[in-house]
Amino acid sequence: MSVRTFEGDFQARDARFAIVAARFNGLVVESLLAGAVDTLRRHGVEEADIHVYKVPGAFELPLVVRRLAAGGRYDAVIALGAVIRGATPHFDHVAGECAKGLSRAMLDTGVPVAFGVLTTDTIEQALERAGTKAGNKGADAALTALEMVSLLRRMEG
Ligand code: INI
Repeated sequence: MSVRTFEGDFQARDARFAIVAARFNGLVVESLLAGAVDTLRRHGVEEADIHVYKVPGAFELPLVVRRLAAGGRYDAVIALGAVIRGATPHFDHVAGECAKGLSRAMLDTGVPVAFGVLTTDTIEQALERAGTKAGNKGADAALTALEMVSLLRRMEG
């Protein structure tokens, strides 16, 4: 008996990607951005097919991500940000609305949205996930985008 399995193979070198990055906690987010671009490049995506958009903070990510996803120009959108509990009394609102809005943007448009938004208690935890000892969440989000683009293509093709 053989079971048919459909999965992405991360091959999407001809795809176009938008990356939306928050300026808030820019030290962390710039490292996420570098990780995301590096991962796309190493999977064969041309720099000309990677566009970066900047927004003030994580709360603004969903609007711009949704606009780009709905525009038909990109195969996937990667959202990058860092919401750090110690830095804000309204952590739960910023992080919660950001996650909800990004999820809605993906489901409303049918375009994959990769969630590369760190939500941590401390700046140290954020830095650990931005290219130091706990990997790079921006690179992970780029891999997710590549996997989802290739999976959706298989499902459609
Ligand atoms: N935005 C972030 O991306 N991360 C944060 O940690 C953060 N804090 O600490 O408040 C943050 N706030 C700004 C928010 O995203 C909006 O830009 C702002 O409220 C204006 O709408």
